[in-house]
Amino acid sequence: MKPTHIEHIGIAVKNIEESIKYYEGVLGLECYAVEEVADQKVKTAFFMVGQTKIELLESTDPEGPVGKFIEKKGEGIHHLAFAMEDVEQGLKDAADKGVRLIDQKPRKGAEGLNIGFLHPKSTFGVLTEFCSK
Ligand code: CMX
Repeated sequence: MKPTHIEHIGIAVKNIEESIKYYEGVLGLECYAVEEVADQKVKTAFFMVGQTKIELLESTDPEGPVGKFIEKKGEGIHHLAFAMEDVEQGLKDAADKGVRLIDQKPRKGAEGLNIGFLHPKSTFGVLTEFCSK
């Protein structure tokens, strides 16, 4: 299962409202959605750049994945998300090739997408997400 494009780049931030000001005020992008994903313990904000999105991630819980990431590494690029037709097949193909999965099966993420993560220890340090509509 081959990715069709980069669906989004996830960026961990401490304060989403302050970060939105930079993306809007300096880069001239428009924040078109702010959404809390309780399951992931994050608040998200989205900007469109061509066919790729920037997803800002503010943690709602210090023990959540983004809270722990910021504590350890500080703000910055958190994950890379590839769009593909079938996430379930993508996860299966990656597992068959020896990649360690975080999600064995797709689950629902922000914007109602089907998502699944590969472990950064298996992907050369880049937390990798597969997603599809
Ligand atoms: N990118 C690269 N490496 C990462 C990472 C990231 N985003 N997050 C954690 N790591 C590394 C840590 O640095 C650590 O490495 P060392 O052992 O060398 O220090 C290792 O992974 C383990 O990290 P940890 O802090 O102990 O955290 P956990 O093992 O508890 O969790 C992970 C790590 C990746 C399994 C977890 O963050 C996860 O399940 N992520 C997927 C879900 C997610 O990130 N959701 C937020 C976004 C949701 C959305 O887009 O809607």
